[in-house]
Amino acid sequence: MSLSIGIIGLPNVGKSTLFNALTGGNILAANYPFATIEPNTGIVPVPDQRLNDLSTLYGGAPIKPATVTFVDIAGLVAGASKGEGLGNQFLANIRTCNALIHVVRAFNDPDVIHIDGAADPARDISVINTELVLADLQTVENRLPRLQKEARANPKLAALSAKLQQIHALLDSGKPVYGSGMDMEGLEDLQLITAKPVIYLFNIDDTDLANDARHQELAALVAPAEALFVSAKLEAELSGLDATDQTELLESYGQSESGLIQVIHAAYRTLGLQSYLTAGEKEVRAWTISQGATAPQAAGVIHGDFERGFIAAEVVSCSDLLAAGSLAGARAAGKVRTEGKTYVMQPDDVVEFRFNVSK
Ligand SMILES: Nc1nc2c(ncn2[C@@H]2O[C@H](COP(=O)(O)OP(=O)(O)OP(=O)(O)O)[C@@H](O)[C@H]2O)c(=O)[nH]1
Ligand SMILES: [Mg+2]
Repeated sequence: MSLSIGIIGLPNVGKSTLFNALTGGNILAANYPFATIEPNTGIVPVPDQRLNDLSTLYGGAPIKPATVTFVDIAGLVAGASKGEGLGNQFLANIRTCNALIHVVRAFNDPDVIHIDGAADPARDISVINTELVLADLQTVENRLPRLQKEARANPKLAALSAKLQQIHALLDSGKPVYGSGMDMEGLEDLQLITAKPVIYLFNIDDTDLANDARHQELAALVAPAEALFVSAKLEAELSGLDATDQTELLESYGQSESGLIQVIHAAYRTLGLQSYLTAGEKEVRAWTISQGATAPQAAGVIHGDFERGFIAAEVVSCSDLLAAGSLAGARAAGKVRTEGKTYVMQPDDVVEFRFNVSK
């Protein structure tokens, strides 16, 4: 399972600045609307100190971190569904993403042009959300008549057709699919944008990073969705520094985590994901699974055969393994457990699966 996140928002709000900072990339971020035309894609390792510690324990074993793919696209404007700005065709580039980061301008800088004169977070958010709903409406209106026709010939499709009609009504009333209680089962291939979970990222002045009152005021605009407060400008400065200098600079703004970590944690939370680890001399590696996944399901992320032929999982918590200094030490201390098919994976698990491929 590889996590991918699409970055959306109005033009000139800091999407590409953020993308560059997150991915360590060097694409054009410029002070004019529509600086981005072609989509930019960047793959980022998920920082995880446990992998470094395990690598040391296993004699410098190579690290294979989990990854997140970020996709930076052009800015959307009001009327994009009717061709305003660059239109909305480029939304196709985020259709396969698992989640969206909606960047909202909340910084003050008279030198940075705002497409509608001045930043107004509430209005700006609703402009984008309206365009996403309209884009989905176009997708649904393309499909609905065909599905209705097919359903008349094949009664098995009646339920699906009725469901798409309900989704159409929902979108037509201006509401996104995500959070509506509607699911997309059977209609996944439509890849509706508004069916994806959205995390709002308010691009704020660095002087507002510790301003709780400001955060609350902005978070209230999007609740119950998750809101993050990041200064893309500060993130850009951070990305050029080594780890120690990064921590110092962040601390000087009262921050304990970089924007990248905040974004990744928020995405994992929103999507209900967690990781587990495998470790040995050959490699130490993080794997991404759904929260609540059982041991065989977790094994299946490595290889389908591991799930089908699952026998047992040898599990030790990473902190116990590191404290013991070796797997043998952890075993001697009684910290290594053998778990069966119904075991629910925990986020700090280091696992070795036993399986039988001939099954
Ligand atoms: N003051 C300030 N300026 C910023 C911040 N983030 C971005 N900018 C500036 O805003 C301008 C636009 O940034 P981009 O990252 O290119 O914006 P974008 O959203 O990708 O814009 P499009 O690609 O045109 O849709 C640039 O001049 C950035 O330097 C910020 O946090 N503070
Ligand atoms: Mg851009």
